Amino acid sequence: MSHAASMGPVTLVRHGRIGLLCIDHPPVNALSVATVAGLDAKVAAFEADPALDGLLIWCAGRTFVAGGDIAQFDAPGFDAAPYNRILARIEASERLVVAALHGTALGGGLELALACHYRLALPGARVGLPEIRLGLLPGALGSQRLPRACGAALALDLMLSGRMLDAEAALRAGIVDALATGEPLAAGLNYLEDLLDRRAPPRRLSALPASTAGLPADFFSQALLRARQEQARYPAAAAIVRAVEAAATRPFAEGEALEAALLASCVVSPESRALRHLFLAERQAARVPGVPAGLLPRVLHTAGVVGAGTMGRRIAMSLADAGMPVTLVEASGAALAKGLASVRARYEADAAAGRLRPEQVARRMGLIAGTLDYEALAGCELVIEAVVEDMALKQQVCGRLGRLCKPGAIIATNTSTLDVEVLAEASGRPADFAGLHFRNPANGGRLIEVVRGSATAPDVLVTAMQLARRLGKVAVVCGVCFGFIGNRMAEAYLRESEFLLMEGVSPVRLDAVMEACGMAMGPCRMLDVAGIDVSAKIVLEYGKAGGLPPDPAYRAVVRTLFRLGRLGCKSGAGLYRYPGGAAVADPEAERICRALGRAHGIARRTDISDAEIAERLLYPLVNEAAKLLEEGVASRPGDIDMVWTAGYGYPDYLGGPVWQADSIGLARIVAGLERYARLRGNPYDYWDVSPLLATLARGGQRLSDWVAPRPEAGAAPIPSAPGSAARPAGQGRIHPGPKPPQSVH
Ligand code: 3H9
Repeated sequence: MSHAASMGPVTLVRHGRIGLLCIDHPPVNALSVATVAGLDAKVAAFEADPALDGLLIWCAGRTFVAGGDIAQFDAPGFDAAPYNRILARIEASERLVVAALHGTALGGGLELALACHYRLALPGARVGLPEIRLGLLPGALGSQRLPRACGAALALDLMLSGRMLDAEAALRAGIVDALATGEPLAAGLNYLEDLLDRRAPPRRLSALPASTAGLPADFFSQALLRARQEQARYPAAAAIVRAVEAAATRPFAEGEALEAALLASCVVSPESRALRHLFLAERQAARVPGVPAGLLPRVLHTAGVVGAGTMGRRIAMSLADAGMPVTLVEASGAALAKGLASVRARYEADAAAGRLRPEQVARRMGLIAGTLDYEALAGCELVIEAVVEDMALKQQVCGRLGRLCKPGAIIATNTSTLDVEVLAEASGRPADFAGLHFRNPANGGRLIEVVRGSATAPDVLVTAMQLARRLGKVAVVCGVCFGFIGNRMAEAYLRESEFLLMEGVSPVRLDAVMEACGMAMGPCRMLDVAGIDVSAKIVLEYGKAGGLPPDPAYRAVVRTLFRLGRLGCKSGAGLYRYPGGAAVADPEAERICRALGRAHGIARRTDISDAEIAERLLYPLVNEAAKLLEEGVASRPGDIDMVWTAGYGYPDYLGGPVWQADSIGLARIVAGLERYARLRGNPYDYWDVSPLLATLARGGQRLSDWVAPRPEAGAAPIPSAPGSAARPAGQGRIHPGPKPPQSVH
């Protein structure tokens, strides 16, 4: 190699007759302003060097360019045009330009490769245009060049789904031209030398037609209709269809102009802003405050699960799905047999639906070893208890695990609401202890709340985060309080849902309003699906721990339905009836709710608007989120949005409850909370406004921008999460303390 043209994220060196342009911008070579400027300068240097016969574009590190820099789409006046002009110069070059792809060539990265004359892919390379996941369409001519490489139908499918193709599939599709083994630099160099020797001509995608062979005449109009109906909340979908149609039916320059116009509107759309926020929040959640970067996780090869009930067996499946051997312990042979049979039935159903191959079913079943012998857990590096939500039983199980597990093993509880500090104490090994709250269904859901006790060791947290990644889930670390982030907020949401039911709103209407707000499932269906008994037991258990408000009407609906044996879907009736499995309105459930309202002196109202329903459910959610931040249970506003979008069906295009609160305006939310306190009375402090929320609202600030105060100098490097012992009175409780009685309801 000879001279390096200059240092920076992009370098150009001459290697004989070939220019080697390298992008080196860790972690994923995203197209920052500096990278684009570097690319511009180095392409110009290549253009100005007559001694070079060809240019190889390759990347250092783990991947080819993974796309535009997501943080920079928010910069005022963001414009893809300068980048596109560079790509046009690359494509127009009379001398060959080749891209060597490894890792993930995504978005603006694949668009760079598509501007080159030929593309080589290395083993493991994957390509895609995932912009739709950020509410965008490809903005560097991907919508125009990809259909010309692989045909309009596949290009449209890739852009609408955001899915990636592996190197072999990309070769078959015509997106890459060759495969090779080895390192990108050496393999790319060989490939380009070979092309030069063979005098291969520059191949410019913009000059080729986009194949529509075999597509019906109304292909694009139908696709547009579907995008507008099925992906109505994602405007980028319709934009993608229009751009690909232009690629297939109009000259390149016209498609280029259309893509630019569509990108400009998508970039500023609220949906794209929300989705970009979530992308960054998800990565941010992986950084645990107070845990030093680079801290190594504990070794984790084998896991144990105690309890083969709904949660336990699904956690075992989730671990086995990721290839981890699991020991599943039950107390009785019958319960174990039932649990294992259910696991097998689920895997076989997946196989019947074509989601698993028979050998995968066999392998996963082979990884789950059921036993009645607790001693079998002694060799596991992680044991998760998933017995029923009963504090006394869980304390007993955690104590037993503490005595039995090998030194250094992590002991975890899957409790959804109980005090993790108490269970950590019961284990006798609080440093090895954490909560791992898998959101139901544990094997399908995306969320794990990692609950950090006051003594949880930092490497336990790192191991839990790494495990979540291995299981393909999003982990959010939170402190200890009733219900952690998700269920604590859900409690406020369900409390108001039940009051509305008792005031005469039907379950069908309540759900319809919340589903129109974008929730994947309304609160009544959610209760029925999760099991009325599950919710009722949580309330009863929390009552035993003294955490409930002294309000006899509090969650009276689930407590009563539970008593009546109306357990939701599982028993055929809850807030709905389920003849043949599908939910239908149930006049009996409405009658029960109305009777409860009368019994508790709650006035029946006929003037409740849809807006009131939405506000009474969503504003307390935001208020609770602010309290979680104040108390330090949640470290960042984005963590709360991740919990609710990944685990509670909150629509991602709204960015999560905190992000949406800022769109609504905090002052409006505070005024709403105060209004409902007057309307409903506030004897149990349900409507007390979080001081943080009130302060930010007064100052016209955003809750999403709130940053926790740094620990004071000299404080322990790993700040303790607020534990029950150290928690000031009222914090982390549904009810902060008794208040003199006032007019109720
Ligand atoms: C686009 O390209 C528009 C164009 O059409 C027009 C352009 C002009 N930007 O996920 P990971 C960071 S839109 C900035 O944990 P993995 C990420 O934040 C873009 N940063 O790793 C994290 O940082 P940190 C189209 C990015 O191995 C680190 O890289 N492209 C970007 O599990 C590691 O990320 C996409 O949508 C980015 N584009 O997965 C691809 N990408 O360590 C989005 C990553 O500080 N990215 N980072 O927390 C991905 O899908 C995954 O990150 C990837 C790696 C598969 C690349």
